[in-house]
Amino acid sequence: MEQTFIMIKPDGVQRGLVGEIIGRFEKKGFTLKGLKFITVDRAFAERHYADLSAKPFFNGLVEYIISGPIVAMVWEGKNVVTTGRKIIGATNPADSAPGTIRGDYAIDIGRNVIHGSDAVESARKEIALWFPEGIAEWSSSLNPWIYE
Ligand code: 3AN
Repeated sequence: MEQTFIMIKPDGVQRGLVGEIIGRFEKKGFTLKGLKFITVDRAFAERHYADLSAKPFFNGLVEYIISGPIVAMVWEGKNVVTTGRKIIGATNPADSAPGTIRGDYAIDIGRNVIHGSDAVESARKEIALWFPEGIAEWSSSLNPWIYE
């Protein structure tokens, strides 16, 4: 079953949006497979955002991510990478539809509350980076009221 990496960024934590965000993924029907509440250091944040290292906003992005604790999660389910991105909304909250997390709770692109993997391959890499110890093995038997 497909998995994705979801991170509630420091602004989402400070603003008390953790329960709201987890609730949206749970109520959709996705399964929580990993969760930790941690603060990461600069070197780790730079690894996570390595693909963006040439961008002018890179340093500010790294400062923001290391500025406080974040919630790192693995969610599982059919098409969870693509659907997770839809639940999150467009990168720039100015373009995120109402009803999405960023559309409902964010204004600035540099404080957009949440991260979600953009492809199955990047999800695999991000889960390996953030959960090198592995994630809890628990079989959530497929709920027949969610999956046909
Ligand atoms: P997404 O998080 O939607 O996958 P990316 O990977 O393009 O978007 O960008 C990663 C993060 O970098 C965004 N979540 C946002 O916090 C930050 N970011 C992207 N573009 C900008 C920008 N123009 N100015 C400031 N921060 C940005």
